[in-house]
Amino acid sequence: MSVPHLISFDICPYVQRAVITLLEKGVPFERTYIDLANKPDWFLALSPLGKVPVLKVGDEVLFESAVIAEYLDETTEPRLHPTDPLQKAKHRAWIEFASAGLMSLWNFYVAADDKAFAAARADIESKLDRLESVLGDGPLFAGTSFSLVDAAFGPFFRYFPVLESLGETGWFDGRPKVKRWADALLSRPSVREAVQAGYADKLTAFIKKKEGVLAARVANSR
Ligand SMILES: N[C@@H](CCC(=O)N[C@@H](CS)C(=O)NCC(=O)O)C(=O)O
Repeated sequence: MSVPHLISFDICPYVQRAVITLLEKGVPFERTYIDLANKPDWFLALSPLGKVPVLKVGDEVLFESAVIAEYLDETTEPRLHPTDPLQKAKHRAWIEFASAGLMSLWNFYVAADDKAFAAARADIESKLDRLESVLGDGPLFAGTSFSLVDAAFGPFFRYFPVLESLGETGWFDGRPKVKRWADALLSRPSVREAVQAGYADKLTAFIKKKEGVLAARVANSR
């Protein structure tokens, strides 16, 4: 049987969730990168929402990162989702929260005026506060065993070193549990290897192209 084939974009955080899950499980896979600014026809024919990730499994096409992660989890070891229905539902809910966090980050780095920029920063900070209030002893979401929630948050935390390099700092001040979780994820091989060398430069270039408040501040400080 052919190996799963992941259709990717180089800085997409949702794609990274699938890659992290595949790497944690040691599942061999093929990866094809596309340019979302210039989507190939074969991709548009394949992807019902025109979004990555898409995972091809034989002739079948899966889309939506949470669905892809659960499919991989149900078909390969080790299991990263809890088996208890309540715990599993809770993990799914926090994966949704990670997606909301990615939206907040997007709103921050594309914000076109100071008001939107400040509101997006406050929104991210309130989400970090919420995380601080639910985390346990760590270092991971559910203690010491890696879960799909960790796979969803690895790409979320990857934004912060880049934002810090652009002068936006202080995200983890007073949030030691979130900091410990972010550090644990960002040093984990599956999370590190989910992007290629040059990721930070590519994200920085993407942010600059958006020409928002953050891009202008970076330009003015140089
Ligand atoms: N809910 C989707 C979100 C995926 C998503 O938004 N992917 C972005 C790239 S990170 C995309 O393909 N956007 C389409 C576009 O930019 O045209 C998932 O979890 O897979």
